[in-house]
Amino acid sequence: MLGACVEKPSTLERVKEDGVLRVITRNSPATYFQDRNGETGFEYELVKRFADDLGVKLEIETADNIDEMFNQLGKPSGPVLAAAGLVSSEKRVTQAKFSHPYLEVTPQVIYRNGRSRPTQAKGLLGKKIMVLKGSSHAEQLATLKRQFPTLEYEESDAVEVVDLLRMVDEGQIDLTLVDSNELAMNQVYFPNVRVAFDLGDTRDQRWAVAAGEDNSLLNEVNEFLDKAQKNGTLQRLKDRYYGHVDVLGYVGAYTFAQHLQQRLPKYEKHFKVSAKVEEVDWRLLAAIGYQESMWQPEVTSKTGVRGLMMLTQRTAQAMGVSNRLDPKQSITGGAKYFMLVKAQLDDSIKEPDRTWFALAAYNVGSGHLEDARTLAKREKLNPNKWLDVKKMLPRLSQKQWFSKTKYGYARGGEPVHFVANIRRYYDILTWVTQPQLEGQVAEGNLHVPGVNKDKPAEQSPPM
Ligand code: BLG
Repeated sequence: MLGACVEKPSTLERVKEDGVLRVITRNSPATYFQDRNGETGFEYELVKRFADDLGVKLEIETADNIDEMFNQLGKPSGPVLAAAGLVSSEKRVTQAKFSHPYLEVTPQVIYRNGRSRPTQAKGLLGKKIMVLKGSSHAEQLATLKRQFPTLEYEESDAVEVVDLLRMVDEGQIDLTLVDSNELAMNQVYFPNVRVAFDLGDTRDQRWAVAAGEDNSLLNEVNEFLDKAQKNGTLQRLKDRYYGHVDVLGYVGAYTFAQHLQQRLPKYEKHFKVSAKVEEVDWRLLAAIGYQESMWQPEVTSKTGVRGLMMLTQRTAQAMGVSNRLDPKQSITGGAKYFMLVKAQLDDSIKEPDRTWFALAAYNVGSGHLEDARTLAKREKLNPNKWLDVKKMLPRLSQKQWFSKTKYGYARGGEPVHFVANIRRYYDILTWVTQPQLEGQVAEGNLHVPGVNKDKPAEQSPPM
């Protein structure tokens, strides 16, 4: 019989049928951007896992501002999900349905160190303030303006969070408002940026589907987010993207920012030249250099190891370095040594672990690293996985363990910190130097990611 009514497929069924999850986000370091391995970012990584769970491909679209994002989301042929550090608000619930929360953030007023610091809402009066157009922070200021009619602020759709922070850092505006996670991530780029005070309560970031959609996709999203909470995925992502301040501390974070501006430009060229010769990412060499000496060519450790890349006398000699305090020689020798110990590693150790093993060997020596791998085998752990071997390294300083190894005692805790710190610096340096900007900018001119929206990134080979 004709006219039998075929039920319209649900949003989830449509996504599965198409084999594609279309997600809209913003291009910014806290959401989605290009790095050395291609697409990345907190939101990207989370939403990619969701697409993988659904067994579909992920297609990312970016909107220039938040209003546009909600507009796109509402279109019949538009993306089905927004993942962009959004918080629900009275206005927004008319445009979209929000998921369970995945990240707690606090809106913070940001000022420049050395300038007068407001400590409460009233302190915003008479200041030059800029926020993102359509942002929840703009909504907060609109609400405040009812209480303080003389409050003035500008909403801009031509900027991203990083631009706002830079404008505060450089003194072009007095204040801005950003979420705590965005500051935590960006503090390492802006030495003068500080929190004035928290404006209002902690809020939850959520994903969103269009208000007109059925709940099928949203339910699936909620299940996924709950699972990611339980199995530690969310915590790992938070640590990776927003953990800089936890690891470096606030002082460490803005000290790094300062050194990035003041010290790295002096040595960037040497890192790049050596990187080319040795065929390694220059930012990894720079990260080693920061861990070793905070980019200071004349340091000497308690153990007599010296220079920007901290070469022992023996290593220096073997690498043909005649003056360890000469930064150029130190970097050349360090890079060469790093690649040498890497090449000597067992073929069964694959990337990216191979890089972490090579760093450990650089610091503690290949012999001791081999001992730690042997200990791992004895414990039925995987000697080719950094996660496993790093558990064994500290044992090299305990007699019950090192007495049964070939090379004996070593300060095995040191390479574990060494590798962890370098990975953190390497990540930061990667975000600071977008691959698509390389070669197009003047030497020493570092860029903060997320601001170059149009050009697709060149994919640098995975390490
Ligand atoms: C490394 C050497 C390795 C050597 C190990 O020591 O120095 N690396 C370099 O010279 C680049 O060659 O391995 S071995 O030749 O197989 O024995 C072990 O001796 C340097 C390390 C030592 C460390 N920094 C590079 O990471 C250091 O200075 N530690 C002391 C710090 S402090 O004085 O306690 O603050």
